[in-house]
Amino acid sequence: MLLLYHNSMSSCSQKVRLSLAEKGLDWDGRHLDLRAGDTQTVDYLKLNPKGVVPTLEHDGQIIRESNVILEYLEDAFPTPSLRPSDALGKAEIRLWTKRLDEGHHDLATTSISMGIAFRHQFLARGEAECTALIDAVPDPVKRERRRDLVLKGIDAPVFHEAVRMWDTLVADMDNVLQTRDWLAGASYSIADAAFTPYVTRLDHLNVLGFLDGREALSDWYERIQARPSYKTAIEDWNEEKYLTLMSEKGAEAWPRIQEILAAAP
Ligand SMILES: N[C@@H](CCC(=O)N[C@@H](CS)C(=O)NCC(=O)O)C(=O)O
Repeated sequence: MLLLYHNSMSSCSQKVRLSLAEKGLDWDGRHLDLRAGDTQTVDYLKLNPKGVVPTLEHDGQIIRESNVILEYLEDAFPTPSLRPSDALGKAEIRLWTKRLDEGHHDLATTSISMGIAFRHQFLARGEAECTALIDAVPDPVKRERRRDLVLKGIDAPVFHEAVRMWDTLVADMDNVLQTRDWLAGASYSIADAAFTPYVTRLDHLNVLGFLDGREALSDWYERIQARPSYKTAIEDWNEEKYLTLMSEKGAEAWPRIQEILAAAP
């Protein structure tokens, strides 16, 4: 049996749900509310000591880390395959997902989401509760980064760094997609599932202007959204209150983001 501990709009959960949908696998879920501290409970920290989603349980075995879970699902359920059979295609997948693990997720995505939108959910709770939620983040680097983003928003220095990282990422994706239909080759793969939530995040934050002039990437995103898995794994889990907050705050932030991009070396 597959049991997924996940969250509706978390990008790392979205990518695992995409793989489950693409593979047509049945699964049970435990939905965790990230703003209610559900990932910081003693019981959950035993499953996932970093206090993050997703965590997959398969026949009693625990698998953590979204990109590892994608590889695991591929190995455990190889049909239909989401991994090219050639060595180069496999290497391409690892290079893409490595990039998420080496900073694009923790730094660029968390910063842009928190700095624009989610900080308002923290601030709305009042100083004491907001501080307690931040203090509960187990990783000290992520904890202080979150504090900075919640308190300073788009004026936090890390926010500027995040904007530049996003710009580089979308340029690199566009360049590759000018040469082939999918990120790791001629077929949809783990790499496409892994990156779908990130472009979706730009969309939800109303800053899809990052894709302006990047026709190959825009076309990829349209093809991704037309796949049945996009509805099952992403759209069906969207929460209106989050979408509204992200879209409104993103529209406010976009002119500032354009200034940051214009000032980039
Ligand atoms: N490297 C981890 C990152 C997981 C992660 O950061 N998950 C976020 C949601 S996308 C989370 O649970 N954050 C907890 C929080 O916001 O308190 C993975 O790929 O699974």
